[in-house]
Amino acid sequence: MADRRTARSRGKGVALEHLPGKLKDADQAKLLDALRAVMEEAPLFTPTMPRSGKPMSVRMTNCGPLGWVTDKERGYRYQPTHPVTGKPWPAMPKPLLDLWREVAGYPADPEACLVNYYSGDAKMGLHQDKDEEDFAAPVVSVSLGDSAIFRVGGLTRKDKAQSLELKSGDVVVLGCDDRLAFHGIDRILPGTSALLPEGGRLNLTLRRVTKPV
Ligand code: MD6
Ligand code: FE
Repeated sequence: MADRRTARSRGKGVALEHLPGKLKDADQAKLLDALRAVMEEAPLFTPTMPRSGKPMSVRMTNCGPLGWVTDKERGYRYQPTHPVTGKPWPAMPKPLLDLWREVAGYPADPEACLVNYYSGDAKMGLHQDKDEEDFAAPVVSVSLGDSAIFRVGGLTRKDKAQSLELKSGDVVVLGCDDRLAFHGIDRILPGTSALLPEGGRLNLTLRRVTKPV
């Protein structure tokens, strides 16, 4: 099973699934158009770390009913409005809902799509995604633009990690036993994709935040 998809399993179910080239060039271009509209309505902002107020190197925005934000005063959280404009987040583009329904294996739709933009020198420190109520839902990620070195380890920071190169159009599903695995982006590989004329990388992460009733 080394060709189209690679999965690792540490218990029951597929925990981390990498689907290389899941989105074809035309699908990537369509999705990018929809994201340009999202970023027009909900501009990228610079998030800051809880307590220290240190700026992150990525810029971010969201679409869907909820969005993930962070700042010095109030820390990591989900909220229904953009922290700068105060407006509700734009709707989640249909292709993202369709992708979730196809790959998430979860009976309810995602509520948040976090959009992270990485310029050539941005990175994302090792972290867990754990601000959601329902860890039964996976996090589904989509990469667009320049490739990135994604590192994923275990349930503690010290666990051995593996590195994966994520290319434009790749999808990663982090679920089951790996839902709370530490992961991050070590670096971007500038000039590896022509999708974004400005260069850099967009990463979308689709999340279910609340437990469905
Ligand atoms: C990124 N990804 O690819 C950062 N989180 O830029 C994530 O933080 C991530 O890829 C949860 C699940 C999948 C991911
Ligand atoms: Fe994450």
